[in-house]
Amino acid sequence: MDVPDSRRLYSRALELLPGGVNSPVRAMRSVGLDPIFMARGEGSRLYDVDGNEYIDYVGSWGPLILGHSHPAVREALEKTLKDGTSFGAPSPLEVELAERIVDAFPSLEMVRMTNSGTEATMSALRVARGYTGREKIIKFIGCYHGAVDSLLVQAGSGVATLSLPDSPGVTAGTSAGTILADYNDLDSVREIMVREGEQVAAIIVEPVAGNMGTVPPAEGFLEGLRALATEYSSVLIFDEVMCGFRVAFGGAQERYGIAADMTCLGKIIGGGLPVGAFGGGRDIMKTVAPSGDTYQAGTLSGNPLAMAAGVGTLDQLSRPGTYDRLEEKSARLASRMEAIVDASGYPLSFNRAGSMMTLFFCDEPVTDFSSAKACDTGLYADYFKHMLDHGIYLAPSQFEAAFVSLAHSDDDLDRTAEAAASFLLNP
Ligand code: KE4
Repeated sequence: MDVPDSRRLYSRALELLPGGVNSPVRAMRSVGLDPIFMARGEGSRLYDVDGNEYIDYVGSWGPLILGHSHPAVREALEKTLKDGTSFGAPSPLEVELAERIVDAFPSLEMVRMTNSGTEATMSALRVARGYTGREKIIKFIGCYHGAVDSLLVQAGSGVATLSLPDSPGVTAGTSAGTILADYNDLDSVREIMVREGEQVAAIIVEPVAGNMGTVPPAEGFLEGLRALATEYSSVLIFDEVMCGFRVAFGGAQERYGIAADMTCLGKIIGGGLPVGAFGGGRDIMKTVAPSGDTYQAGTLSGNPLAMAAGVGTLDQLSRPGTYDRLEEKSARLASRMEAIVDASGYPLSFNRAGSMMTLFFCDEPVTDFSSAKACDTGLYADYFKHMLDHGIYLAPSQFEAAFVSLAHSDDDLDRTAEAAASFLLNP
């Protein structure tokens, strides 16, 4: 029998790339499979190198809210590509994308483009430390802010998926300044702030957590963080790399009505190309080089192609009724999933924030990382394989979100619920 191309590619990749991948969570290790190599995407569909078709809920881990290869994004790229790929000099599209981002987030007066979410959060922390003259930061157990040394401390996403306690190579000195709190537990933050708030440069949080699975903020949690950061003059950083332009056009800040001091963005603002950004008020952002002394740089930051894909994406998202349509699609799937959870013999709970959602294999509500960790990841792996066999491509980890896009049809969503029911209602 022919060896599938995906298998052949994987064996070559294993010789060249650590774990055969360029990002750990794609390796599918926690669900006991070899990674699947994809050939193309179109709308809600992914097609692997062996011609298998999937309804895709990974969406490149969040960026593809319009679906794969959206005509408006393709057109923007084709038009820009004609004039070149990179100039190493300012170009008009950087201003275009910055304007759209600042218009969408009232708390932002200025932004700096980066090439990834990791760069955005890493830089935002440096700016917050430089601005306050303080060194300590508070992060939440289970939140993931990219592969940033000082934030790879009890992080979510791939770190949790591979159940790495923390990462080797992160020095004690680096992580010493990182204080851990529990997500949705304001008391755990208040205790820290009462004790050492005067030394806390920043509180960084996923305002809607997506990296322990989807965990929305509890009532009053974000308001409480806002009040504590103000009281101690610490910088409140919302890491909206995943939830920005996802849970609302203005992200979690619009959805929950809380203004952060700094915001990190990524994923959707690049429309599938490498883009991150961090921003805040003028008072903070004018400290960033070259207007200020806090250094931050990137050869390809603001790259015309990436900017074009971002502008093309945000222009589609800004059209009236877009988020109503996305909510209708998300609610269609979620209501079916919630009914299945109620009827299933499996230990299940289900969380959703707009078009990001997660089915947890545990019967307690998941409100933080300790409750997420109680999930049966073996059962999740069985469910993942069942869904894959039915042509549904979910995140290969219990500690990730599933994303509904504007390209998912009612038939896609109904087929997904039917496939889920055929596993969850037949224990
Ligand atoms: P990147 O450096 O991967 O572009 O962004 C890091 C990041 C920062 N903040 C949040 C809230 C994030 O979710 C991420 C990245 N998300 C993961 C998925 N959970 C990326 C997938 C991967 O690591 O391959």
